Amino acid sequence: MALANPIPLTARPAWVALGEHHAEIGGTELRDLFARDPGRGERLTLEAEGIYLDYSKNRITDETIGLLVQLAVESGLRERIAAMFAGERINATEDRAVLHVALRAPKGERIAVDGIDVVPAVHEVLGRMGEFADRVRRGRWLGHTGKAIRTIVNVGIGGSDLGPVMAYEALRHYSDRELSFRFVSNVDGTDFVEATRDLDPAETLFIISSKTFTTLETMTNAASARDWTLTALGGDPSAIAKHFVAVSTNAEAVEAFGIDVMNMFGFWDWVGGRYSMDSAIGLSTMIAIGPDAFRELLAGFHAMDEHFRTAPVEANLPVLLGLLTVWYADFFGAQTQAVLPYDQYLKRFPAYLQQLTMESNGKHVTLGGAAVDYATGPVYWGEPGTNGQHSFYQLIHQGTELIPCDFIGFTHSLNPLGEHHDILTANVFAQTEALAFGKTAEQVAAEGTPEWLVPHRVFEGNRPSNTLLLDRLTPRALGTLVALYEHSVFVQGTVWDVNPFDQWGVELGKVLARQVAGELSSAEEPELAHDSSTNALIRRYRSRQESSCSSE
Ligand code: G6Q
Repeated sequence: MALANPIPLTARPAWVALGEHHAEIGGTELRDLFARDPGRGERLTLEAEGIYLDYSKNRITDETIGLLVQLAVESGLRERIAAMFAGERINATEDRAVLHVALRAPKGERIAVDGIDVVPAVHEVLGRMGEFADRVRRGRWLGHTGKAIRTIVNVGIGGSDLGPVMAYEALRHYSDRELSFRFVSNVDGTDFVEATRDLDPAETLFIISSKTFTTLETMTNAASARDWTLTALGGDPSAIAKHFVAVSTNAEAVEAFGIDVMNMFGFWDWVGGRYSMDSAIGLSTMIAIGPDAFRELLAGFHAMDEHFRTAPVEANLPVLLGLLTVWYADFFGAQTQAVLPYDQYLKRFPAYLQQLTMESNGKHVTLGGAAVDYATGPVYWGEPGTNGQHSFYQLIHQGTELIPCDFIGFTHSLNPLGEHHDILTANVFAQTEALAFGKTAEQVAAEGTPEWLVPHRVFEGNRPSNTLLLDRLTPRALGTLVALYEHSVFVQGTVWDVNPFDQWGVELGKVLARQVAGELSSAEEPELAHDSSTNALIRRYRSRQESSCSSE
């Protein structure tokens, strides 16, 4: 495998050195690191493209950073970054280029796949999306009965859902409040029914978002949406052209579904689902915030791309963030990573990041096909602050797991209201301080706490966190933030020598589900050849369905 690293990770000199280094400093207290170096909180910071990262509250020294940077170099990070931006087929297991960076390349920049510059095609689609979004926003896209569209329903799942939902929620402040937006993803009929129950079909537009246009969940929801529309609008199939558009790479399937390809917005096989929110998959986002704001979002992505591509490894935000994740996952055994945005608009950001990180780096073999003998992608999770503080932070502060945290805050609120923002931000700073420095038994006892209660009230501290501070949550800021994590995932994948761009792990369940679906619904009793547990569950489902049918 041409792109696999010839030296296994655990044999790279920097890896070996990091192991020895961890044995030396792994137990060092953040209290001591700060006491020894009063300038640490200002020194271990990095600012780029409007994101200020304070990484001083990590269990690291300057030597740690030096060794992690050396590890990145020995892992061929520079070459891998260059290969991605050059359109090489770095997604080797699917034989594809990986060019989400081309989605936000400005006009005139050249990024070629197999010798063909893809940037003009990107801008052609953006232009068509812009015209369409404007027509909907100005009330000039009329439904079958002549009424203007008031609700947009995005139907998609995974990468064709999580990005659009997250971006809509994150940028709601900038959205056209005359329009409403819904998102249907789950094949559970409840999702579709609840999303549409109060809608007027004459004023509803469905965006069927599916790269492949074959995904069972999306096709099932799309068929229900078509029935719902046609039933309400008198059954005239020509209504579909007014109420359905598609975002896909599969024109044939879009046409077969009944959507005019004139109403299809394309993208390309070099855009992975979880890296597609800034492609035509972002059509709902563009309708919500308008084409100009969408371009600002793209500009934010591009600014972070350029920083990632050009900044020196040691002063590179995504590199640093990615390497810190490797440090905790592999040398401290941290199995999870919390992401805690202190902005209500970012409430779906952790869910979005879960797919981005876990589908990308949840891998157990290297690019060369060898089983790894080290931990790869940790579990990402989180909730917006301050809500999490009143639920799971207890375990982060006093539990037995080490959970590195990313706190994300803003110096300005989009909804200034009395003292809310100062209180919100005070909590960001207070949490990171409490996690890092805790409260010793002596301090607790000095407060007059009875001796028996002291151990319960001790905060060990020494719990690491990053603080990411931005000015305000603008479209541009969101672009920089998402690109920061996209590239951090790339850095991790490069060190671990896995392919962050395939997702074979989701295939087996999909294949089995198709088979089981047939067995659940067949008129004849099926011959079951699963394990005894699965067979018994299928039989029970069928017999309960039959008994409820016969009693109806
Ligand atoms: C993302 C994955 C996956 C994908 C969905 C939807 O990286 O590939 O989450 O986005 O399975 O696929 P379609 O867009 O093809 O319906």
